[in-house]
Amino acid sequence: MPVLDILRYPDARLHKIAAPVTVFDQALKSLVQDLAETMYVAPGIGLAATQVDVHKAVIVVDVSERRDSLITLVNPEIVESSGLSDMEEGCLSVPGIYDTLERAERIKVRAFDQTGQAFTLQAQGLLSVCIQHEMDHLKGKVFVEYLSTLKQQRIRARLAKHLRKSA
Ligand code: K2U
Ligand code: ZN
Repeated sequence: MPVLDILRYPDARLHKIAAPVTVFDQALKSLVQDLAETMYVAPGIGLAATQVDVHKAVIVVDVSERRDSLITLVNPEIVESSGLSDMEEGCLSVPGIYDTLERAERIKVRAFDQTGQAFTLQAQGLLSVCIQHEMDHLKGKVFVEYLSTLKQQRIRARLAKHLRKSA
């Protein structure tokens, strides 16, 4: 179960659209294991396959305190949403950058687990935000792209400077 490399913004591969999963096989189970391992090591509370340069509609999340409640969502779709909430977000692909975004407060998600079993999930709070954040990744969207142009310019400059320093 290797820990995978996480793509760093503004890598163009983060903007690729994930394809729906059609085969629920051992390879998918291995991908889920690797995603989960990578998320726990990062550490993060969510991770999308897009972030490890695998362009399939698979995300893992675990918002539990004890880090022992993994949720795997394959081909997720939001079927209901309500309310609005503001929450500070970060992203493993944009290290060191945090900002507040407004998202739906409650969502109802329909997805499949890694065996191909369909399920629905009602989420609110941090779980709701995390799932929306990860589903954005599957659509090729990174959370900083909701911010103002000026903020995005500053973030790109800061990341580029950090990259030059570490080169
Ligand atoms: O990069 C990712 O997609 C993992 C995200 C998931 C996440 C983002 C915003 C809000 C909730 C979850 C995070 O980097 S995981 C680290 C983290 C945890 C809580 C709050 C902010 C960042
Ligand atoms: Zn992210």
